[in-house]
Amino acid sequence: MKQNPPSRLDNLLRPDVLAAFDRAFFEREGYWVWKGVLTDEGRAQWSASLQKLQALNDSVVRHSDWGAVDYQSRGISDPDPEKITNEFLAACTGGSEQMKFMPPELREYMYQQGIFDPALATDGFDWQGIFPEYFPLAYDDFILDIATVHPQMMALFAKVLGPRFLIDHVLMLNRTPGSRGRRWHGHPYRQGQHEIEDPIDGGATPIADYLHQQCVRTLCYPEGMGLHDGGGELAVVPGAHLYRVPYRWSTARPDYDDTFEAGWLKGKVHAFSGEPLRIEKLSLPPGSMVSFGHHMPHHVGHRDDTAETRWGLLMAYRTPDPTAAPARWNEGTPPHWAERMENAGALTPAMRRIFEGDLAP
Ligand SMILES: O=C(O)CCC(=O)C(=O)O
Ligand SMILES: [Fe+2]
Repeated sequence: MKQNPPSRLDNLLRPDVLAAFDRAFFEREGYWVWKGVLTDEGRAQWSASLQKLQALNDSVVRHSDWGAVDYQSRGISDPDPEKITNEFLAACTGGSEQMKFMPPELREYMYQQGIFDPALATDGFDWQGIFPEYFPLAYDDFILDIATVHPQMMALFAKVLGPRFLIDHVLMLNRTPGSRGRRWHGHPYRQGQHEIEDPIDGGATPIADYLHQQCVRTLCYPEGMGLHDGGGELAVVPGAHLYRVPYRWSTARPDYDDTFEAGWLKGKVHAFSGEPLRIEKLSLPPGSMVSFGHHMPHHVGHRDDTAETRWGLLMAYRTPDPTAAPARWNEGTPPHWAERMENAGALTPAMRRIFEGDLAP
């Protein structure tokens, strides 16, 4: 019999919580809460992995000589010298979306090419050319397993996406004390090439037939998440996904609740119940996850200055696009990493299915 990978935690999710998924609710309301879905062991391992990955990320940020990286030959602009002082770099650690020292092109370069430079502090671990925050699977066998092959996780993703799905992005969203979260927004499928409505003003008419070409985000909060738990709480609008609007996906996102309610939300009703759409602020106990489709508007509140870090992993997967150009790897996969994995014989066929192109070349 084939052995499971050594990093596999078989008893990861509570089967009763997995089985309670209600497809009709998910389609009608646009989201689903997997309340307390992690087992105790799953929760402990998930937290430990996120903490380890954050420490790894912090150490590269703090100890690299960012002034000495060869940006020019890579077509990246030099960082602002004021942003690569010890003091500034120290403030770029501890959680996600903190790395304000980065030149604007660096993230995409890490993704596409990978940055391998002697100025980076990568002693003692296998640097993969991209920050752990942006591609945590590459640095942690547990996260790699849950994001690509773990049977319970694959069953969870199949419930929200159907049997065939590709990785869109998996990244850490660890919210530090004082984090300002994210204002109201939605997301497109792929790069938005199939969107039919204006991202800000559109969506006058709800559409119930939307299930092909879906990207579904699943957020896992091993230590929980909520308004009364330090803030950084996620809010959604049940039924708003039926308006098929990737609200403010590519523009500035200034809307707090009041502006959103007085603006885009005003006058809109739930296509199934006819009731006015309303904001639902989620509050989830430790070990919970939440899944929602890409058109669902969502908001992340401020995190209290005195709160602890809110640990989170975002796992976004999508259905394949039958109109995509044939490609070896899909656009959610850093190609340099996939090639190294492939060449090392480390990509199993099951893993490859998550990373390969929408259509085989
Ligand atoms: O939970 C968060 O910090 C961000 C959630 C979000 O905006 C997303 O997952 O797209
Ligand atoms: Fe988002």
